[in-house]
Amino acid sequence: MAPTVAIVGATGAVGTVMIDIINNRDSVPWGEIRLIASARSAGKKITVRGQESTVVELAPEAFDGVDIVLFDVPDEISAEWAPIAVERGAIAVDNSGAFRMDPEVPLVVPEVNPEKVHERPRGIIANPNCTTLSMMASLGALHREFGLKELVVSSYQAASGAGQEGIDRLHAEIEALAGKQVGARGGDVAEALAAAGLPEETPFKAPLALNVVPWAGSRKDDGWTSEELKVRNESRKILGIPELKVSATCVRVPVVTTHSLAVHAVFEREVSVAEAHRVFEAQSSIVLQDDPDKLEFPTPAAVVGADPTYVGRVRQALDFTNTLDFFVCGDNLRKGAALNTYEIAETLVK
Ligand code: 2RA
Repeated sequence: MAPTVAIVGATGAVGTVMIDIINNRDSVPWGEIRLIASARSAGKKITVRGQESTVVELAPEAFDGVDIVLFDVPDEISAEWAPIAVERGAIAVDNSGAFRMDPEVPLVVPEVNPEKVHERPRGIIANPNCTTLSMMASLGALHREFGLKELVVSSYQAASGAGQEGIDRLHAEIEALAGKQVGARGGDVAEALAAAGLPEETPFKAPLALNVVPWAGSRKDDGWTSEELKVRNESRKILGIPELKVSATCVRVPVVTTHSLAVHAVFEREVSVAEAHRVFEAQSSIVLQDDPDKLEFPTPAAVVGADPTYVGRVRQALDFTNTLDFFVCGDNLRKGAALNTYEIAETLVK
């Protein structure tokens, strides 16, 4: 019998993208596709693959008869409900940060470590943070060929990484500054936003329009942010290199959706731009856009809405041996969240 899949958080930002992905697949391996959400959204009707489906309320019984449950909800909801789904007989695939670093929970990117879906003592599989995920297809492919040793990355993270609140704030700031000749004097952007009545408190800690903000996530020890530590810890776990040297600086930029990263990757073996191109071209989830003569390179505004990761600006570092510098763009709501979670479920039933 075809397996039953359920989506918890079906009416949220990532859940909505998940349903869009399911609706646009050529075929799906599922019998029933059950939609689950909070009491507030229960009863809502959503069309999934041509059939109207009614959202059911999150409750233990909602998991009965379900084989795989995809969680697109905040950490605390996943932490509470994923174990309940497992108790009811399902495998939980979780898109939150609740279980990512649990040694008994695999952290999976299907192009990189698909075999890990079968090593899940707690019955839970975790989906990585979107910042890490955006570069994993490219790094996984390069690591297989050349052996990754060290990684230095700077992120350029979109406002939607901070949820709908982040998108709304960026749009409000852009609207408040439209037509204003600001940005030539320190502090005048913040003054214009205050004069337009925008609250000083923002999800980005500083104005994002006409600006970049070197802060994403929450404060951790020694000046690091949670996003920077996730890049380090999750990269090590996914790639299976516990000693990988990683240093990350995470920056928020005035882009609505699609995270970008500038990657400086050091390998054990000799690499070249031509060989890196060959590796990227062989990976179906990567689009290589790298022609300096034609000024071809990826940008987040062009990549948003796309499933693959886009890679460009590939260079052999001038002053470092066996080292590539490159730029990646990945839609943080698709491959960075809903798509990878869904692909984990597909991997489970393959
Ligand atoms: C962000 N990576 O961009 C986070 C979202 N999970 O804020």
